[in-house]
Order: sequence, then structure tokens, then C-alpha cells
Amino acid sequence: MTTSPNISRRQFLAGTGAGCMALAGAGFAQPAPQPLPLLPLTDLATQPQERLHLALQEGQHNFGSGALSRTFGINQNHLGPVLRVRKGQTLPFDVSNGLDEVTTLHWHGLHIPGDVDGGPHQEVAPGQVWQPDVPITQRASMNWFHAHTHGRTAQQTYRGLAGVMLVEDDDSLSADLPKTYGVDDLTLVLQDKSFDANGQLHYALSEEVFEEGFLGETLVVNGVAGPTARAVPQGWVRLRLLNASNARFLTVSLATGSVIVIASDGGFLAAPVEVAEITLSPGERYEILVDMRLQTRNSLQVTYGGGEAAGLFEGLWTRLLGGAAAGPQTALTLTQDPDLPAFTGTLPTRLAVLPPAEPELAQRSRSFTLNMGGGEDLAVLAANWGNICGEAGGMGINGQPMNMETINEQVRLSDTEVWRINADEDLHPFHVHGCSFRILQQNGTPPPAYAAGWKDMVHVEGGWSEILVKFDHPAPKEAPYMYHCHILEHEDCGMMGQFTVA
Ligand SMILES: [Cu+2]
Repeated sequence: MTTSPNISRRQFLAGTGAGCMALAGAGFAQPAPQPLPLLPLTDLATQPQERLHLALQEGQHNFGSGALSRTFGINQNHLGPVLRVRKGQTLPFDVSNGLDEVTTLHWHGLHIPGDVDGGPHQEVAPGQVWQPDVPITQRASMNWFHAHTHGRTAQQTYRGLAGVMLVEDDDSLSADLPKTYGVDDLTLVLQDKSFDANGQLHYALSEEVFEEGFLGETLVVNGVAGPTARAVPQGWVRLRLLNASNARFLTVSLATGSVIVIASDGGFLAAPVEVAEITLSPGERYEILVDMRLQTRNSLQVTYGGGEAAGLFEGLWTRLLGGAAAGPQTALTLTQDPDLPAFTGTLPTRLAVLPPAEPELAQRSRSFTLNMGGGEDLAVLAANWGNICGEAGGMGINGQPMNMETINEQVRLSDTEVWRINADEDLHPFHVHGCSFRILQQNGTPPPAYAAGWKDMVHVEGGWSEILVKFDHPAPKEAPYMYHCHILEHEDCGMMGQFTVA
């Protein structure tokens, strides 16, 4: 066992559930910051293309407590690399499964055909290698990849099967924006995790966990318990944010000043949007800018739940934690270092040309209702650790739990459609594979300006959420696309459906 020089076990536990309960009502004490780790960059945008090996493997990882946890990782012990790729490339991957269990690797956000999408039908058995040729045809955007094994997505992603893919194109490479990886362009994977009294990663299912999704007490940034700290140049700094939590909505703000949002899931906004805070559901990405020209210090603050998600978590966790984790936590403190090379350009006032989202363009519409109840006893399912929900179907969409043998919808290639989604209870982040879409309505109202660009996630809670979506790639019945709730325990429990595009 190794010990960290930056943090004592006692400090670390103050940030975990045990500490929170002791501190209930006394505010949320956070330990001293740890240096922000960077996910290793594999830059394929500027290198000759070769086959790229992604090894899904078991490992041991120190989240900051000094204790080692049994984790999964991609080419490393926990989490995966940041792949920087370029529009126009076709990427030949060797995805090897070194785990003891079946898994898959889904490219979340990529506009690619169903047979290379990495969903539940592209299983990789232990010891096998999956070799998709992944074509990059979309605009610059922040995407990610994670396990998508039917019934096991939640556990496998939680243990660490997740990485980031940054798509660049001519516009993004020539844009007057910070873009030096690890200097003024930082990729942040935000997750909530739970740790036991020994400081080791903890995950357990119960009826409540199925219903609310798994919620950890500790905010983890790029694989270490927050808060983290990083020295940055005296200039603008770009933060690319991914909420890779299983179920936790995260509201992000800055300690000083407003948040300047430049991109959402599927690419640049039309123009920068300045807001006090943004809310990221599990699976969502946003890129923001922080002005470090005049400030010597600023912090990225994260509030659990929050915004429209506030009501969801008034239950088990609020009772257990006494509300202690509800206040803002520091995820990352940026400190100005004038010796680092700074971005000196002028920020663009226009970022991209976004066509208006016109529902009149749609050839047809479909409606989906997300169902929390599927007739199964969730407590019994939770006791069956090995299978999770699997085919049991404790939840569903339009009354149907996910079934690998059932194609729920058939879409015509190149059609534009309006999809209307609502929920019979609670808040759910809805994701569609193989495309980006535009949000017409989110819970009955137009989306906030920062969510009005290209998206592949929409929040669904009360009222209808409506998206305008065009399907440009084929997905045959042997390799259909998925649409699902991105609370991973809900997805595993059957809140998912399949569609073909032909
Ligand atoms: Cu859900």
C-alpha cells in the first residue's frame, strides 16, 4: 500500500460518506487539494494513423486515500486515455478484453453506423479482440467511450471503463481558442464515487439504488477525490467537462465570475453563452472558458443535484447526509502561473453556424414514456448481484423493458424526426445513439441557451421534452442503435429500447 504525501487518510475520509455523516449540519468540509491528474493524451489528429490498441483491463488504483481499490481501466489501471482525432479519419481499433467478464465499448456521441457503435450487440468476450473501423465524419466535439454491456453498464463504467474522444476539425484547429492540452486546455472527467471505511471504492445495489441510481458521496476528478488544483497560464483557460457519473446530476459554477460556455455535447455553440451555472446530467459534456488574465486564482465549483434536479435527491441520501453534501464543493482550483505559455488570442464572438431547429422539417414524430415500474421486485433483483437487472426488466420505455431480441422502432435513413419524451416519475437523462440532435423543448419549455446547440442528451422530468433529430447512418437489425436513460442503473434495469435505421 502506498501513502500519498498530499493527503492523509483522515483528511480523505472527511470527504467521503463517513465524514459527511459526522459533519452533517456543519457544512461540507473538504480536504486539502491534490494535484489534478491528466488523462494521458493519444494525439491521432497530428500523428500518422496506425491501429490503436485499447486494452480493457483490471487494475488497482489509489483515489487519494492511500488505499488501493480494485478497478477497471483502458490501457491503464483506471479510466482511459484522451484520444484526440480529426474529422475525415477512419480509426482502426483493436479493443481487447482482459477482464473476466463480457463487455463492450460504446463511442458515446459519435455519428457512426450501428455495427461499430459498440452497444450491447457488439459484445467482446474475455480474451477476445473487437476490431471496429470507426469513421469520424462529424464536426469538432467532445465525446467519450464507455462500457455498454446489457445489464452491466453501471458496474463496469463505475469501476473505470471510460475515456474521452476529442474530435477536431479545420474550424476547431484554426479557432482562436486555447488548445494546448494539459496547459490551457484541460479535460475533466467528473464523477461521484462512494468509499468504504478503508478508503476503498464501494458499490452496492438495493431497491433505492435502482430507483435513484447509484449516488456516491465523494466528488472524483480524473480519478482522484476532489478538490484538485492546477497551475495555469495567465490567460484564458478552456475546461472540457464530462459528467461520467452513473446517476448524479452536477451543477457547475465558478467561485468568481460567470461561466462562459462555448460547446455542448455535439460541438460549438453559435456564440459563447455567459451564465451563472450549468447543469450536466450523467453523460453530458460542455466546454467552458475561465478568464485567468487578471485573477490569480479561481475555482470550479460543483453542486450535487441542483437546478431542476434538486428535487430528485431528497430521499435516502439527503436523510443519510443531513444535506451536508448539497452545498458547492471545489472540484478544481486554478492558480495563475505567469511563467506558463499563455493563449494570447482574441476570443471569437461567433463560434459556429447553427441552422435553426425547425420541426417543420420532420417527416414524422414518435413518443416515448420512460417507466420506473416494470412489474419486477427491485429488491429481489438487487439481491441478485450477478445478473443485475439483465433481461428481468424492472423498468421500461412505452411499457416495454429492453429486450435484446426486440426492435422497438424503425427509422428511415436520412429522415428527420421529432421525438417526444416524458417520464412517469422522476428526472431522467435521455440519450440517443448514432446522432446529434437539437432540443426543441426541455420539460415543456425551450432549453437554456447553452443547451440549444448540438446535443445527444436531454433532461426529462415533467412535461414533454422534444428533440429534432436526423439519422444519417445505417443501423441494421443485427446491430441496432439504442435510446435509453443515462442513469446507468435505470438503463441496466430495462429503461432502454432499440431502433434500426435503413
Ligand atoms: Cu432514468
